[in-house]
Amino acid sequence: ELATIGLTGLAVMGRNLARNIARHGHRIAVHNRTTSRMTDLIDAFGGEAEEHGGAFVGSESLEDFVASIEKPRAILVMVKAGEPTDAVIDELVPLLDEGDIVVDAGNAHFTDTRRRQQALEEKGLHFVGMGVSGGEEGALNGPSIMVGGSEHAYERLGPIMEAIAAEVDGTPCCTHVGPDAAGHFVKMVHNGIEYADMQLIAESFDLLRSVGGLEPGAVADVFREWNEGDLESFLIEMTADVLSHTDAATGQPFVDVVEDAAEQKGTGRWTVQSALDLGVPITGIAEATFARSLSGHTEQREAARAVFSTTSEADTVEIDREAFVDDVRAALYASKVVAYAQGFDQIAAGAEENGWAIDLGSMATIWRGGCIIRAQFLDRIKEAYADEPDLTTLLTTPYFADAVKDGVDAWRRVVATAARAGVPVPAFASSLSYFDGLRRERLPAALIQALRDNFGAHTYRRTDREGTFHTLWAGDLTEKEMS
Ligand code: NBP
Repeated sequence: ELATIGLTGLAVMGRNLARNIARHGHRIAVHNRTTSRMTDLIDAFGGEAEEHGGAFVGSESLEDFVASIEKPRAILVMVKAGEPTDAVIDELVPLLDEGDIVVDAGNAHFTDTRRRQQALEEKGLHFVGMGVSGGEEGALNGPSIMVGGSEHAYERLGPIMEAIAAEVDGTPCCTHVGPDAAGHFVKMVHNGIEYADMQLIAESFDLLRSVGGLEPGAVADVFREWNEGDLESFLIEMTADVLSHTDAATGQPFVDVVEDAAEQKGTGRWTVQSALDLGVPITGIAEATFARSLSGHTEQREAARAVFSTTSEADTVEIDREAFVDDVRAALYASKVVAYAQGFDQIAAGAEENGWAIDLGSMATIWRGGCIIRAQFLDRIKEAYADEPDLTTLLTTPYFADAVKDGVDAWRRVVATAARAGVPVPAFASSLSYFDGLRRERLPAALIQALRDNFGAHTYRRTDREGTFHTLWAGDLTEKEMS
């Protein structure tokens, strides 16, 4: 009996995804370069699969693996992103038949996905770039799945992926995002938003501790309380758990024994690079990415600590603790609204640039469950796009506009207090500046245009009449209309 689907690459993600698929009653063909991962999976979870009416069909060779799947074949590739993915695709392709579907479920860069899609299309194969969010736990119990590729491929693949995805209010957290690399593009921005979310949470913690004088355990209680309100989300809940954890070896708060250098695998950087190309100001994600870089520059940090005083100015800042905690909550929420508004702007710009017609409301819908950024808040984004599919910015929709208006005074107080206390809040501060930038009547961009015209004859437009102008700065200062 042939398998309905196949999966090669059985490390943490692939193994759990395979178990999830088998638990949904499918016969799934499984393969891994190092055979022991495949046999270990079957030994450990073959019984579990059978209990659910599913089964694993294991193969040592890629040939046998391919032959064990029903046509048109749908084959998930869940290996390390980059060269390993190309290596596996190159090995697979000669073994496939026209109409088969190769699915890259890893974290590929969307430009790699586009390249692979074009190459496979020329060979009569379908290629699907599929973003899977939710880490190990999500892969096993229901991830959020962002599927790119053709409609045809989605017809074959979609029902299985929708069944194994997380579900919120009866709606699966899986959708056909759009053609070619749309799924991986959206997954990339999702990860960028995750960077911003985590940075904002980290800044809140730093403020509550350094300025608010709360120990990690007490900050955990604050986060637990916040999780009851409109900030309710997976990451806020997890923050409370992490902050209340005590290190067994030292008896210290766990957060204090972890080295303060944040690493990154690259999706935040990719998001920022893409935003620069698209000309979309995603300041929240960019600051979050740079904050991780800064944390890793240990030599520079050491040099700076040696020259500048490390005594915190925080002690000199007087606050009313209860009011400050409320202010930080409001600042966190407003900054989060900005980070998401920017992320959705980037998806809209990417969709337009690539001709993808992505339904933004659906992205909020499928992020409500399974993924790392799952949050109550996404319901509001979904509703905003349902009310107005082509909206200019999330920031001005009634719900978010009210949230920002209600929080803006607190936001300013928090950023000002942080500056006085010497506590770095790059994401809070840049989000506030972004908001002020958008709402300002006149921006100093006028001066920048004037300077550009002066040194480079780059021309300018006027506020009082149509046309493009250049001033003869080195001459008699007369203005010439250029067109
Ligand atoms: P890894 O990213 O650690 O990759 C390990 C897998 O790649 C193993 O199955 C390994 O086979 C296989 N592999 C490599 Br490396 N080179 C290969 C080659 N040349 N030919 C064939 N197979 C090769 O696994 P992971 O952490 O499970 O992640 C899988 C994918 O999912 C990645 O793209 C990752 O970015 C993405 N992702 C991960 C998470 C997460 O939370 N970890 C979340 C979302 C997405 P071997 O066993 O023979 O060495």
